Amino acid sequence: MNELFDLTGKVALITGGTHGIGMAIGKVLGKAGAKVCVNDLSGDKLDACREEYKKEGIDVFALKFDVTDEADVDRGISEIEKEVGEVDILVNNAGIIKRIPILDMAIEDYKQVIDVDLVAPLIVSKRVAPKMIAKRSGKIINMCSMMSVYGRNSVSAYASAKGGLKLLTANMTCEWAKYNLQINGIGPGYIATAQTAPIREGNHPFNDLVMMRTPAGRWGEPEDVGNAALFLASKASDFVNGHVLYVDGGILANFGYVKGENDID
Ligand code: NAP
Ligand code: GCO
Repeated sequence: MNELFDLTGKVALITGGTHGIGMAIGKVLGKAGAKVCVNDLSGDKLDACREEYKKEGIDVFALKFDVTDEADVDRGISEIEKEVGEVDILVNNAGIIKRIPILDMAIEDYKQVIDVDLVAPLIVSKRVAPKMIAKRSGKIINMCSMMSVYGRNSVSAYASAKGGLKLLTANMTCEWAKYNLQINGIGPGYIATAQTAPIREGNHPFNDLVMMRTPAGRWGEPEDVGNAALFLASKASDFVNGHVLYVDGGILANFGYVKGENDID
């Protein structure tokens, strides 16, 4: 059974993996034996992230490159190929969100979110897929969202990107599955990270909405998403393709919940 989830000898790149959900994914893939590579944009968390991974016995290869810049992606991936090896598992995790009502949002803001959350997964995948295809083996995991299927007030750019990423995942599958690449998405629900801190911390009213919409009755933890990524990165998912695995505590199954309704003491 362990062999199904054994990633020994595999090189995994998690974009944006220096903290948050990406780091949780990196840690679980590292514990499964993968050689873990992570990047971020600012580069200011690389030393701290190396220390964090080391606590789990993982010698992470951490570098800085901008996933929206084709030349910088090529430089970063070339460095990974030289220092660690060709990428076997790609997790397109890097992402941003801007919470701005449509009428107040500058087009530049919209384009920036689309660039990071939708175009960048294409850029990075185009850089690594040819070698996966040549080897007839590879795993690509695109980080989608509840907003791959729902809209929400003030997140139009993010939802446009994540909705598009769901269908980009499907199209990568149509073109690359025949070469034994498995390309899937993960759709996290509401997860406690820096990205959601503005709508979670300080007794924010958004917590009531998350509790009403999440049957599990809690915010998700980055580790909840990491565990799902292990499945999609391993042999266990070799016939799963073009699928978005929602890690959402039941949000997509639920219209809503009235506090105290049919609760069992
Ligand atoms: P986060 O804490 O904001 O981390 C995002 C990461 O992406 C950071 O490491 C950031 O690097 C990196 N990044 C952003 N732009 C980049 C660029 N141009 N080039 C390289 N790296 C870049 O986010 P998170 O909450 O962990 O979310 C991770 C992913 O899950 C995102 O795609 C997000 O949309 C998705 N997601 C999150 C939730 C949630 O509830 N948290 C739910 C569903 C989906 P810097 O730190 O250097 O900026
Ligand atoms: C928001 C949140 C969400 C989560 C996630 C939900 O403002 O609604 O940030 O977008 O990040 O994407 O799946």
